[in-house]
Amino acid sequence: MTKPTLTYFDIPASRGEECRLALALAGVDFVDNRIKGPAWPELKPTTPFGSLPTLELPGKGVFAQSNAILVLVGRKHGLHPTDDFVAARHEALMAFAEELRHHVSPALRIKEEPERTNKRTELATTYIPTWAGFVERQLGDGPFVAGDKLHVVDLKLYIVMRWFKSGSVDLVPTTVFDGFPRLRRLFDAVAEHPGVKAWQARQA
Ligand SMILES: N[C@@H](CCC(=O)N[C@@H](CS)C(=O)NCC(=O)O)C(=O)O
Repeated sequence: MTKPTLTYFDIPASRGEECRLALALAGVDFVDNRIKGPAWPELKPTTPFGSLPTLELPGKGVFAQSNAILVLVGRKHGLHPTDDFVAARHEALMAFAEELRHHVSPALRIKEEPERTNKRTELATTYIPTWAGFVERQLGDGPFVAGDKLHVVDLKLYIVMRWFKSGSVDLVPTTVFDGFPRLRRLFDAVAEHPGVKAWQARQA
């Protein structure tokens, strides 16, 4: 193996997509290993934590956890702060994005009514706006977390927001972040970043 291999499901979203984006923006020539559903049960017990994404580095082996992958890629390629304290602030925001996913994903598996509608309504009106408010208060003049330079934290926040802004979560309106101008500005700036646009054009 001569290239890094990023393994994730064959979807352009969530934890795997933010890692693909980071590698692409870093200019890393990587193997984009996309797992189709039926192959997963066999692969799962062979991964470090029974989940994807994983990143395999030539001569180093396989490791997992999206934030660890993002931080490593960011550190090696100038997409994560070199100052320890600033880096920790970025990592805290990345951990908070994971908290949102860990809260929302199980809620979206609820099938019974009225629990399904009630839970999604609570996410849309309370949980997600509260989450967004905490992040908004930590953003400065932007457009990115660290000002005018994009880092892996911005990719993470962008992909998490896109989950809802794309309209893919029934009963959570695409406008759920509209009351948060700094988050909106960050989202738009990442979407307009030439590296992000180039990656998305390659996927189309
Ligand atoms: N904290 C982990 C969570 C990983 C995770 O839950 N990945 C999901 C996909 S986004 C997964 O592998 N689901 C399949 C399964 O758990 O069997 C990370 O950030 O990488």
